[in-house]
Amino acid sequence: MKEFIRCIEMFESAKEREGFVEAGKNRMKKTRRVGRILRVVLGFALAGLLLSGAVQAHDAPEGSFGFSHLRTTRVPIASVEVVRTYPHDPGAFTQGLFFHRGFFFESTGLAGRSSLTRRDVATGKILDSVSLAGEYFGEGLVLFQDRIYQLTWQNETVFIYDARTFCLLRKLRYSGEGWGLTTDGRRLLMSNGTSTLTFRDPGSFKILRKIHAQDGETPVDRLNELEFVRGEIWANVFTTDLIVRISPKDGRVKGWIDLSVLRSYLPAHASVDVLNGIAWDAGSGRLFVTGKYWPYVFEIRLSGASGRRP
Ligand SMILES: [Ca+2]
Repeated sequence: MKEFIRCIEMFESAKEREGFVEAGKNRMKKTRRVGRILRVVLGFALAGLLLSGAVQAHDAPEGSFGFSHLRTTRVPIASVEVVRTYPHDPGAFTQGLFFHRGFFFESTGLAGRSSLTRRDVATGKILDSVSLAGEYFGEGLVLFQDRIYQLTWQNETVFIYDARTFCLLRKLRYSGEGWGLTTDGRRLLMSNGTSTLTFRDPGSFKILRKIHAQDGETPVDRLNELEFVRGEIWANVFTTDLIVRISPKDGRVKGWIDLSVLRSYLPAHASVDVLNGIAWDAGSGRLFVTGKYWPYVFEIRLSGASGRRP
């Protein structure tokens, strides 16, 4: 489904480009007919159009890929600064990340390549790992009371491991897709690619309640990897360089974080994929982010959060 969504976006983007080219051709024909005076008029009009576009491009953060929420939101939009970079496996199709006692725990996806790993923060070296059976596509993960829960995308199965030994303890079933997973300390919180987040019982994985992420009157869908940070649910918004901050009480959006500046740290080649991985070190207040095939985990801090509006 994720690849399908991406294909739709690429198709729509191509259509927009075609439309622009077609409009350009029509303008040329018209210009020849009406002569030099009209060309001057059209020139002014085009300049105005380009200027308008430039202003919009400046207002809408890079990497938002046409994501319209930032143009209408009334909640703060933070930028980020890089504190430090750490190595990250550029072959890791990252689907979930958390920090615990000096280590990164990471879930990777893709059928036949999915894994759970414990990694050294400074070197990125794998210290423990479990490979999922070939039919499973790994997704979000979370630590809850010395157990690691790892979602699968469309296998409707959550794996539960002993966090110390990585031994598989249980498998539980759920209905629908699994994307991101975190915890508020009492319940597990899960995303499924829509605007809906489910609170689940850690023992049975049954749904206890649901909330729907909403910025003003607008639902915020494509919620992906999750992290619980200072009483808020933070979620990567799939295919964007944005994290949305959500109230666990009612799903209300409390703020946005624009991480597009991180792209300037990343290699330009096409294999670097989407932002997807948030880890919070509550003990020292450190925030880490990474992405699929990203060569770095970034330790970041928020900046410019005081009331900036689009
Ligand atoms: Ca996380």
